[in-house]
Amino acid sequence: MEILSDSVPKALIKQRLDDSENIAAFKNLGKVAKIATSLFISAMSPLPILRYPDPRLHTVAKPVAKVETHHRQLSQAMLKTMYEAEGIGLAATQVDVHERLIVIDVSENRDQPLVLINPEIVWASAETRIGDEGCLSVPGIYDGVERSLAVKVESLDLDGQRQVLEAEGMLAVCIQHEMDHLMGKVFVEYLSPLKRNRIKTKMVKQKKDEEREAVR
Ligand code: K1U
Ligand code: ZN
Repeated sequence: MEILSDSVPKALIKQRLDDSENIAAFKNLGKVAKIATSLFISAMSPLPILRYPDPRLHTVAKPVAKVETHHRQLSQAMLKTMYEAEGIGLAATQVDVHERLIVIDVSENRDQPLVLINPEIVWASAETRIGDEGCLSVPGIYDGVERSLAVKVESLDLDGQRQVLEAEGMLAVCIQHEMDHLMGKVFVEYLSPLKRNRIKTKMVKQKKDEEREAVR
């Protein structure tokens, strides 16, 4: 796996930590700055995640016309939400924001966040594999989905700079899963209608039970 970026790292520990620009170069920061940025993210509130079969999950996201401060704030809040939910990725669609922005961290130490804006798969391997997937919008459900083993993705970073990511393994799978969300597609749509309907029924019941529990 390799990440190539045209952007120059700007974030330094000296910079104001209330300035969300810092997250843009997270991957290029030194250890102290990474800790400081992590502390900043951990002070934020997580966002509510839409749950399947919420129809808003089927909204097709619009491209980001210009990367602005609110996108930097959104990506920080999404990272916080993803880390709290113990996910490895999150698409803006899942937090009811319909712009093409995803966050991912497949690292073991949860210290390598990626933010991809307007991601486009420019190459996908013909070789595929069926692997189990989960989804924060479909809690407790895991099933096999066929995905390309490797992908090359072009996107913008939080400085609005073009970046190219060559991914394989879990990162490649996660990118494809998150990009499906931006197209309004949830992984259960790859499953048979029978399985999908069972999952839908289970999710609706789960939500009702939770609502009943909440008013007790
Ligand atoms: O989009 C999402 O809801 C996040 C999703 C990403 C994903 C997981 C597995 C395969 C493809 C994409 C999750 O993170 S669900 C959480 C989860 O099941 C998981 C967490 C860590 C490793 C593997 C799965
Ligand atoms: Zn998902």
